Amino acid sequence: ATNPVTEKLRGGQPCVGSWLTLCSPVAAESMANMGWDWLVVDVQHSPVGFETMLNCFRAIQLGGAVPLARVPWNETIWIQRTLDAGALGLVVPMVNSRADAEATVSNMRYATRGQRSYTTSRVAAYLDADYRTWADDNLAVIVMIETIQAVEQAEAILSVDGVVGCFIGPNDLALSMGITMKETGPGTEHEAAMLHVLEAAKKVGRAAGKHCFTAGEVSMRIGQGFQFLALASDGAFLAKAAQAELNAVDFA
Ligand code: 3PY
Ligand code: MG
Repeated sequence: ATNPVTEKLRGGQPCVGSWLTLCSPVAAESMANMGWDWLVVDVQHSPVGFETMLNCFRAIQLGGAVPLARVPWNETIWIQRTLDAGALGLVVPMVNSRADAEATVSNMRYATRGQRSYTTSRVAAYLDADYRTWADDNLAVIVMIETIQAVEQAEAILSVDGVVGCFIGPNDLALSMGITMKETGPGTEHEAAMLHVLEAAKKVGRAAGKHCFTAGEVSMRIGQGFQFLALASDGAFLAKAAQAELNAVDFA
């Protein structure tokens, strides 16, 4: 088995996914067979529980997308439990230094390359007879660059062995720069910071990515060379479609 997300990112190709924030395996199921490369179960900013997360992974896999998760923080316990539950890659928040990135990779790899602890978890049972070796080489390790400190350290962070790519969090980046989202966009320092991350990633042969909120932005970012692109979320899609449909009702 290979991991299509890791392969595409290493091969310089774009891959597009979305975010799951509704804590619903049924919503995951309805998203999973649309053609997304991957879906991220957001454990950082949704109240999803571990068992629901696991059922979302099952639904995602059944639909043919790659199940990923965003862990709440760059910490051993979150990383190990989420991987054991079956995530085939992680988006890890607030990776601000080379040491932070080294810790991420170490928690995602077994000894002697890292410090991940082994169990005969469900993922080890179904995925591959040699899950240990498979995981070390094929998990999608995506570190979040979402502070101005991390932007400045982008090359040092991204060049850590085992890091597959980075994902920019535009909101937290703006917060760390002391600006609002109204002060972001073309021609701003915020935009320059993101393009600096893209350049650093290209220089060291890693993928860069970003959370986008429109299809137009995803297309534009692919054109710029970004690869790991998130488009909105299940919750955002639901709200947008529901509001548009309600607004279209003619009550006359
Ligand atoms: C941010 O914008 O900070 C994010 O984490 C988006 O996923
Ligand atoms: Mg963030």
